[in-house]
Amino acid sequence: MHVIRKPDWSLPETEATPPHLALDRRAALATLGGAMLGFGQIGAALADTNANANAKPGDRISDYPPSAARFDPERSLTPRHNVETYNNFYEFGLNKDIWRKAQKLPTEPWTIRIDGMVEKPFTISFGDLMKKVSTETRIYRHRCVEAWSLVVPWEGFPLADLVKLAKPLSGAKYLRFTTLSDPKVMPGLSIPFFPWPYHEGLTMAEATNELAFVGTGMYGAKMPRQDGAPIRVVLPWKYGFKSAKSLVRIEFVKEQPVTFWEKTSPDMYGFWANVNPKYPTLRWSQARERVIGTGEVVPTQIYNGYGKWVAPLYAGMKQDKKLFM
Ligand SMILES: Nc1nc2c(c(=O)[nH]1)N[C@H]1C(S)=C(S)[C@@H](COP(=O)(O)O)O[C@H]1N2
Ligand SMILES: [Mo]
Repeated sequence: MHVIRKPDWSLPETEATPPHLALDRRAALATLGGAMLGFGQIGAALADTNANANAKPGDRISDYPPSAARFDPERSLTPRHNVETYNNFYEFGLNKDIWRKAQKLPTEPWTIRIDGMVEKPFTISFGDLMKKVSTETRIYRHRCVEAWSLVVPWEGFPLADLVKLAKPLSGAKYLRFTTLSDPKVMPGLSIPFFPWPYHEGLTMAEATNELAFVGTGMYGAKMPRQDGAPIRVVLPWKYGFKSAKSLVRIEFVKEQPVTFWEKTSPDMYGFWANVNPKYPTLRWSQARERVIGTGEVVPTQIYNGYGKWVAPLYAGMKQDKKLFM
């Protein structure tokens, strides 16, 4: 039997985790009409309050070298179990509980295409790329626009190192990221209104900021499929949707790319998507966030607490809502 649960947007805001689609009527109706994915339990981990009770090795900041936390995440790590079972990866469905479905993601062989405005476009295997970079651990907060957050010890390398390998031409002003799109294993690709494949973008200055990171693992292990194996972007000062998973292509372009979410819901999501508690996303507030694992609700900080590193990127820009949506 196919059960459609009560859609999230019928709950009062205080009880709900607003999903990215909650307020896009067109999208919501199309989904309910099609109902092929069902509407799983959006916000399933709402009451996951005891998850810290049995912390395991790798679950504490002290399990990592001090260099891993040099960007000052302040909070405790989210238990690995939560990070691996509470995911957004719309290619596999609209609910949070897609980690099982995502196990079908084929990660070998895996290649990444680097093209657009670069000296010489090339395709590189994930394995060869890993030989050209040195990896490190970074403990970062992750803030989803749905008002929940995680603290994750990522493994990977600076995005600036990848930009250097790509040898962009001087006319290149932006990066455009594309996720794998494989209808054989990704049921979400049949949702008609989404402009697949998932694609995102950054300015060159953002991509070469020292916080911008390429994730290839977490908790000392390789990246789980549901978290964007084998390679994804990690941008801790922006809402989570900017951090595209399972990358197959990075293009260097002259014009600001129009992103997946801008196409889907231009009144809700923009290109910049810098975290700011002051600007709500249509109906719902961004002032606070629910910490996955403890269930605690804490105030959200501008740039997710990383203003010291990234505020200068936006110093010359108008500090209005556009910069934070
Ligand atoms: N390809 C792809 N990348 C994606 C998404 C997605 O649906 N597809 N969701 C984004 C959103 S909304 C968030 S919050 C993070 C979630 O990453 P996590 O599941 O590893 O915590 O991935 C981002 N990257
Ligand atoms: Mo998100």
